[in-house]
Amino acid sequence: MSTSTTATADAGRPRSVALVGPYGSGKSTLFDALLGLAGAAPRRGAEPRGHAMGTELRLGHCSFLGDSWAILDCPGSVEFAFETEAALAAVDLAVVVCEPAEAKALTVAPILRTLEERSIPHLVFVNRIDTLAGRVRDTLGALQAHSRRKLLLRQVPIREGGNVTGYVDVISERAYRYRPGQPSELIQIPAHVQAREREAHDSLLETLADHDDALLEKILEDIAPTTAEIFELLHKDQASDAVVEVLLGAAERLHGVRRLWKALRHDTPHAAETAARRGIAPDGEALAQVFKTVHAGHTGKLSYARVWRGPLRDGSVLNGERLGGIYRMPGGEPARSQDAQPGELVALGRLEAAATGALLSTAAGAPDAGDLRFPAAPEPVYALAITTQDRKDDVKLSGALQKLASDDPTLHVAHDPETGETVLHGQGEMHLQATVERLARNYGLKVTTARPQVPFKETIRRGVHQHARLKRQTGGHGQFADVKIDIAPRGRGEGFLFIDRIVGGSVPRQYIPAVGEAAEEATRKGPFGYPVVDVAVTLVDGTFHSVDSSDMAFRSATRMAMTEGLAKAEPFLLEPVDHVTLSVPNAFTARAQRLLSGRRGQILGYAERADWPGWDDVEALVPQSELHDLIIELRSQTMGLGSYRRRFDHLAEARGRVVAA
Ligand SMILES: Nc1nc2c(ncn2[C@@H]2O[C@H](COP(=O)(O)OP(=O)(O)O)[C@@H](O)[C@H]2O)c(=O)[nH]1
Ligand SMILES: [Mg+2]
Repeated sequence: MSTSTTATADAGRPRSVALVGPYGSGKSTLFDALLGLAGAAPRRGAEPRGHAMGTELRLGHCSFLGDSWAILDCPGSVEFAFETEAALAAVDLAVVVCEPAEAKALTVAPILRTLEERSIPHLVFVNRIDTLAGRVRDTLGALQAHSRRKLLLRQVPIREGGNVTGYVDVISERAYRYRPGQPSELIQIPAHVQAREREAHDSLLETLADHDDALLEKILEDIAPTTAEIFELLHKDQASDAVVEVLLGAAERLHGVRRLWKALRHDTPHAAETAARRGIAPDGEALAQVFKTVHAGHTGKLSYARVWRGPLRDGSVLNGERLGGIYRMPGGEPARSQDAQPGELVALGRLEAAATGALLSTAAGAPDAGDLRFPAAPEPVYALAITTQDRKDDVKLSGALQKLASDDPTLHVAHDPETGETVLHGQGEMHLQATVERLARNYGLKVTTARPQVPFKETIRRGVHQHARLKRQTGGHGQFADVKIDIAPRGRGEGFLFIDRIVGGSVPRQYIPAVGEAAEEATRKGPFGYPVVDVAVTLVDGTFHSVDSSDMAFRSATRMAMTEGLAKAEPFLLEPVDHVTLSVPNAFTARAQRLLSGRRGQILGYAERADWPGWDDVEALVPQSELHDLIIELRSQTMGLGSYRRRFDHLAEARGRVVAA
């Protein structure tokens, strides 16, 4: 089947594209421009808060030259990178938006890596071409260093007086001049770009010939392929993720946007091809996957989903819940529809039980869902303790947090049994701030946030012998117990130990368990108020009274002995130390090491990150109290690229500023 018949058969069928790339490259501007040219400009002021900050995914529907499209504007901020990962699970193609600057190519590397790993067809739109300072081929070269797929330059810029005024299309070999607010105008190829254009044209043909013997033969025989032939080969290679075409433009001025639309129309795989790539059989019960969950005022909960098999009909039962609305977003506003076709991205109403990532089906059991694995959420790197401003809201808070965590897989909620705090774990300050705002907006909950407490511990430096006697006369019979204990330090990590050395019944057998329990209980809060670890308590002697002694009396006496004894045993603080692995592009390795040493880190070494060429892992032991805002400093020093993982390693004596604090 030739490409042109596929295109005809699929004409009008819905396709979807995600705009991805670094923060500030112009994705949102391009989103507006694409929708604008398709006559569906998002209404100004209609956007919920957060878009300006690049923290929210936007979905827009439009139709261009008779085809229907869903476009996703993905957040650029690293804290919301998972929204992009999730969006990529839903679309037919990704447009990587970047800047024409060699120095910024590194910031494009992570997304290229993700796209390659997941075999998602993509093209590159070098935006802000009006700001081009160096040469496009240098930007391309720098990007190529981070792309395993061959990048194919589709346009050569025409520069006049330092400004980019148009481009030559490398396939058709026609030149165009940008015109403000109008389609570009066809012009003669300027003499000064001819050589460069030929070079780009030949290089494009060579790359295509790598995957096509017929083209290779033609080139060897010096026969020029037709433009139609080149387009068809490019479509095939692009749709199978063998090559990545590179287009140029300036979204803000609408330059190159119409050209991009045409490339999308020509080269975006159709829904059936994407379904085949994900191993989804075309026939069967309706199937959709949620890639994003929002709560919007009057529509309530909306689950953004891709329809993989369909049609999906409003009112049908998905995973046991009745679907309460299917919405498209022309101009960014929800418009209700009766059904949705395979390949569509739609918002589904009132599926209260559906979590982000969920597979939704009309099938009774587990649906046949091919290879629709949802990407795994990144590990949390930032945490805040939260408390309700009104204690009465505590129960409501835990319910709300549970829902938020099911909407947002990058958010974790944990109750810390040691500090008693409820702690939000997430991707950064903005992410947790957005969560707190959601608590207020969607659940009417006012909360206060604070830096989480570090779970300090205590232990003792020397052994002591302690004697305590309880003697109380209260009316009838009194209370009497007398214990002599040794409290001794143990090795780090050895925990608590109780030893009974009573001989000759100076403390009767039946009271000894009470002494052991009371001694252990007393370690829950030491002289500094933290749990005491790694001590041995030995009951060496005691006395009792045949009437007045009891479990309770021995407990009290032991508690007294422990309180006095621990205070005399030179107690000191222990702080938790984590094993931290910092991952950075190797240009930042030295900086990462300095960052860790500056936080009392003990560098263990660094090595090339496994399967990440050009990246290093730096390992260190770092006190937990130094980790709270590590991610903030790390990102600010590494163009937002650095990240880290941590796990508890050991407890160490807390010195210096921690003790003083
Ligand atoms: N000079 C120039 N600036 C642009 C262009 N496209 C976007 N911008 C500006 O770049 C900034 C970031 O754009 P935005 O679309 O928010 O980037 P995003 O973070 O990728 O969504 C904004 O100030 C835009 O006005 C362009 O083609 N040329
Ligand atoms: Mg944006």
